[in-house]
Amino acid sequence: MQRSAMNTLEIPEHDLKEMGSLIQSRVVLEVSKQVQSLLDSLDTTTLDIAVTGESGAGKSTFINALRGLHDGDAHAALTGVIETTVSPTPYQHPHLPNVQLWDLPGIGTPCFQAETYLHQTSFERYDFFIIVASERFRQSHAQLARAVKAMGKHFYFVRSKVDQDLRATQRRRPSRFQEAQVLREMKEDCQRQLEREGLASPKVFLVSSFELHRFDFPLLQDTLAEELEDQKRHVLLLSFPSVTAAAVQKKKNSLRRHIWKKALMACFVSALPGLPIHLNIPMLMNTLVSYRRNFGLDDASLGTLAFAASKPPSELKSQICSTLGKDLSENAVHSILSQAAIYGQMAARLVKNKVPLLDNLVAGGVSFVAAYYLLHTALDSFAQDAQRVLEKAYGFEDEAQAMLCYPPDPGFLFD
Ligand SMILES: Nc1nc2c(ncn2[C@@H]2O[C@H](COP(=O)(O)OP(=O)(O)OP(=O)(O)O)[C@@H](O)[C@H]2O)c(=O)[nH]1
Ligand SMILES: [Mg+2]
Repeated sequence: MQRSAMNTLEIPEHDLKEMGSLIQSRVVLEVSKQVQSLLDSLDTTTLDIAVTGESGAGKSTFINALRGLHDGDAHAALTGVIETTVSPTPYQHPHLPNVQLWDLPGIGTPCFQAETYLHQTSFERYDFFIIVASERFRQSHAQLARAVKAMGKHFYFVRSKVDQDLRATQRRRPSRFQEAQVLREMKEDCQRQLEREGLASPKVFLVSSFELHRFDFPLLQDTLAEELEDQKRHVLLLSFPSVTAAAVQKKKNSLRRHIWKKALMACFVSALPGLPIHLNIPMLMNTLVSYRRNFGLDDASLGTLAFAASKPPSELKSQICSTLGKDLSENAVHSILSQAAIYGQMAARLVKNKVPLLDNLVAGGVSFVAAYYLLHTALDSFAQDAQRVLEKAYGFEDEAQAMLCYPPDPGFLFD
């Protein structure tokens, strides 16, 4: 690690401010309780997403795709061409137990009553509704959207199976086929139909559950995130699969805001004077393992992506180049921490100036700085790995996405 590299790794001002305002006591137990409760409040934030629409519209397939599962997986929602969902069924997110996707029964039977349907499916428990249609949006969709709105909830329209429609259109008019134009027409047509049913400026997203990285899924994810409050936004960003470079970046930024809390907790447990870098390694390892999973770099997630992209898992895995991505071991972690502790004195002095009480709590602040940089560096490295894996899986569709990709991993800043 170069001294100059360490100088550039300043702890952001807003983190120091947040720490300063939280650390108002010299008593470790008191401060650690407060920090832990902030972290717990993230872990206990629930997100309940209702997915509804007509029978066969692709609700269950969409839910499987959001959970990073494909139809054949043991825990996947049942899908098929015969009606399969008859009562609200919750599907837990594979890594986030408080995130549930609810597969609601099909709407649109001749005697459909939106209010009754919403009461029967316990509408209060959902944070928002996704209304899926595979062909056209009808009166029942608009009726449901109005009832959802009247009950104070948000709704979003997903026009599903877009891949299938594109293929069919291409077959119909091969010489005049232009994908962008067909997509535009499809979206405008959906919006028109909904407006005709009395819904002003409806939000329609074109999606293929078999190719989430294409069409409007990234836009849907951004829209949902923007419209949720802070904690739920964080949970949504973590729970949705990152299928573009921009989504990886957003996930990283959201996780980064909580690094200081994780680093502080790892210091508290064993902050003994004279042993400034004696950190709680298992706690840090747990955080690193969860980061790796958040970015889809664990074997199970790589397997699902490989299946979706029709590539061998080994080809995707070969894109993981960072030290921690390749070897997430205690030895690798120790080596980064020791280097950071040697060169972290200056950053520790800065932290001490801004957060004077930290000194009492974590024996000089060096251990805190080391843990902070370990997590910070790991997040950067995993995000870069994830972007390379995605690029290998899908390639980038346009220049804008390619611009968001980092240059090859320069290795740890501490090397
Ligand atoms: N090509 C394509 N087919 C899809 C897509 N989404 C779903 N399907 C297919 O559409 C059929 C119905 O999908 P499901 O997910 O079971 O539909 P559903 O809305 O859950 O149906 P019910 O539970 O019966 O109400 C299945 O054969 C799926 O494979 C998609 O994005 N693209
Ligand atoms: Mg279903």
